[in-house]
Amino acid sequence: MSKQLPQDFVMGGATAAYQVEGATKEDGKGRVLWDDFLDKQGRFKPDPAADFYHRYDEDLALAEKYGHQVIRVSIAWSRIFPDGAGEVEPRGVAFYHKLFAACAAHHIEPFVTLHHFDTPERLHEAGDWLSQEMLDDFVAYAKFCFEEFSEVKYWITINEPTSMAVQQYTSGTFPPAESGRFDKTFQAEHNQMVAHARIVNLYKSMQLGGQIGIVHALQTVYPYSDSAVDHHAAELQDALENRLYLDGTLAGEYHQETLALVKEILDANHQPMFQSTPQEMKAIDEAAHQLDFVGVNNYFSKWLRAYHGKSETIHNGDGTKGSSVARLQGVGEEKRPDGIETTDWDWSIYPRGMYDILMRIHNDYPLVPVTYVTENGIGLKESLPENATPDTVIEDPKRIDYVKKYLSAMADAIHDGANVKGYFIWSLQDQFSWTNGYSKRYGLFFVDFPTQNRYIKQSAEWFKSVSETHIIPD
Ligand code: BGP
Repeated sequence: MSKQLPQDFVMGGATAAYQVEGATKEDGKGRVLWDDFLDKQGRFKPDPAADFYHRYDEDLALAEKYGHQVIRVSIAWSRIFPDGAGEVEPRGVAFYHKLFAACAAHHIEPFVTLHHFDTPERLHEAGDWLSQEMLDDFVAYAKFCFEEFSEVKYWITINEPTSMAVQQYTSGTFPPAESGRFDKTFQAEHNQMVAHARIVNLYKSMQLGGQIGIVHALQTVYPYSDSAVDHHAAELQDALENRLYLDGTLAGEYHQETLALVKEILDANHQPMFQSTPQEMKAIDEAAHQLDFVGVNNYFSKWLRAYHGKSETIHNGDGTKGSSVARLQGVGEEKRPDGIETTDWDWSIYPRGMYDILMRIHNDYPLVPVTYVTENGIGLKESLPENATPDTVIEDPKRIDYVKKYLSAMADAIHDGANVKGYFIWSLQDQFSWTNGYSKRYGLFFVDFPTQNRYIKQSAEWFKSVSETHIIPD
């Protein structure tokens, strides 16, 4: 049966500066943690990405034509402050004013993220989210943006603090690529929450009239079997990736049960508990009471079973199905039940996980006024037909099927009380993926990277009909 979305529900595409802009050496942009890291890996480069730095108007025109009301963009901190702090780069400031003006001209409301995985290089070397200097400079950069970009009405402090911390220090897939350091992971998680809280409190004190939120990666965790040990493994994984954040940013305190799970993981790894001060906890509490919205990024779910060995992570970096391994000492092992479909990168396709996470926020975190789905989508291997003309429409039935199922699960959550006000597909146009490069495409619009020509995908037409009619067809 087709499902109806609320009339004020908004839809659009998501992007992140480093993944779309390209032009990493242009107009005085400073270096970030990825520049050297990707160079040394030698697998793919951040340029030209989708060349959004030069083609934003073309992409916004497409977004408008295909029925979008909103877009997620991020500001590259290092375009504004090339060194992370100090000297301002006026060409970077001018670029974002032009981008926001183009959004307005195309009747698209930007939701603007301040940090989307792109820490300036100097601050990364100083310890990234583990350093107080990073926190202070981030707050100063946020304040500058609030004063400068008064045209922005929706701000997001940090994109996916959990992915950043876990991939930097637990699985080692993000620079500085350390593994098994749960102590650093939890400290970085806590520090990001402190930075987020300081910025929310600052923004509210400035009374600028806009809204501010945070975006979390929330992959729902289920036990692999009914056994008590598998249930416990799922709880531990959930504490590591979801619960500490949900508590800190949405309840304003870490619940005792959450802290006990965190401590259990750290004890099993002979690592110390993270440090926090009463002053930080006060800021965290204040921010949770003032937060305007939370963004949920949900792509897949996880199933956990008990595991007692050493940590081992094998990341599926090239789309070879079944090649990933995730086992964490003191947590558990990921193991999907039979029959759960996956993408080529081993991400499970499980719309029920979307419903469950939205309902969990609704039921367990009553302070949250509004929720947006700020990322959801499917990475596919897609190519341009040899005889393509500018009018060629790329067929992507798998994407339509995926989005339809997830939107439908989201509509069920809305029906059951979750206050979800919008949906952003990852991604607006094809862009580069942090750990999978250019072969994993998510866009509604196909980007032929060598020529930078755009082509429409069928999913863009389908998306338009949903965003205009508010009806999710069968
Ligand atoms: C989210 C990030 C995005 C994007 C997306 C897809 O975690 O916020 O930046 O990359 O995931 O992930 P991937 O590129 O690894 O497939």
